[in-house]
Amino acid sequence: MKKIYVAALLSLSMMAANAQEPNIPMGMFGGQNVDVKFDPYVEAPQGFDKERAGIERGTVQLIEYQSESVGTTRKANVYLPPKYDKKKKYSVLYLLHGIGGDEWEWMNDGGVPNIIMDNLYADKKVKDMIVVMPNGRAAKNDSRAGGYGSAPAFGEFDKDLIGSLIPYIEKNFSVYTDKDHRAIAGLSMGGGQSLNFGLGHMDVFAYVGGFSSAPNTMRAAQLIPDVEKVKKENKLLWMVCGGADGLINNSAQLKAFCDEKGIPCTFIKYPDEGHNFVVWKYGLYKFAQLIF
Ligand code: FER
Repeated sequence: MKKIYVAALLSLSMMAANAQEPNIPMGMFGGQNVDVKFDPYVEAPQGFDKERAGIERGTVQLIEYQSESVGTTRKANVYLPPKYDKKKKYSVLYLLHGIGGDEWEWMNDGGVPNIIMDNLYADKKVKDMIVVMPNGRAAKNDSRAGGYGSAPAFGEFDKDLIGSLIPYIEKNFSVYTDKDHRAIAGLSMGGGQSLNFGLGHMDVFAYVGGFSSAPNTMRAAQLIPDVEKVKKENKLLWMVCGGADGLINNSAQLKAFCDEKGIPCTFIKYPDEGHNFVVWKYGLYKFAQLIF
């Protein structure tokens, strides 16, 4: 299903890229090889994504918030770690879905973010954080049926995220409210959003992750107009993509730019893997340990 989507949309987004020059999407680069030095792939341990007996578990709750930019009530899932304690303060990871998904994709389509996080907590491999999984399609009809036709709504999501969702989370959960305690990461379309919004709003997010980022990813020179600023303000720029994923050059072009400019940036090629949750679960597992 996803493969058909990708093939169909690749051609669509190429047209969009031409039409919108210089307004950025990476679609044009889909077939073009970008040479980069990958960072080492280190396998995740067996069982990192399997429910483990005898450990404490977090909870996932569906919240609703009023979106000013969209003008509707919107939903997000929120993972609270084991023994979430209102007397403590938590960092926040905003974790975004792909073009065929919604606020349930990570939970219901094989991402098991709650299990990955529970295991990381049990092993004391992560800082105290909650994980917010929003609906990244900022439209009145934000159902997953929107598919590729809803691509523009993904581009508008930063207004809703920064203007409405983040304030809601900060009002209703015991979390820090500064950029050094906020991270954004996502898969595919959500990976592109994370790179675009994370680097576009460095005053809001200090940690940025793109997993198999899609052609909505802006070109590096537009993502990073100010090299010194990103060196100073971004604390982590981290990407992974499957070695057999046709979208790999969306990430490679950013990695190549960063290497050329001396900007710290990690880019891991997951060997032989395609556009799927094997890569995205690995992304969450690794990225979560590096933030905050
Ligand atoms: C495209 C190919 C794939 C594209 C988006 C995707 C906007 C996203 C895939 C996903 O989120 O799974 O050309 O253009």
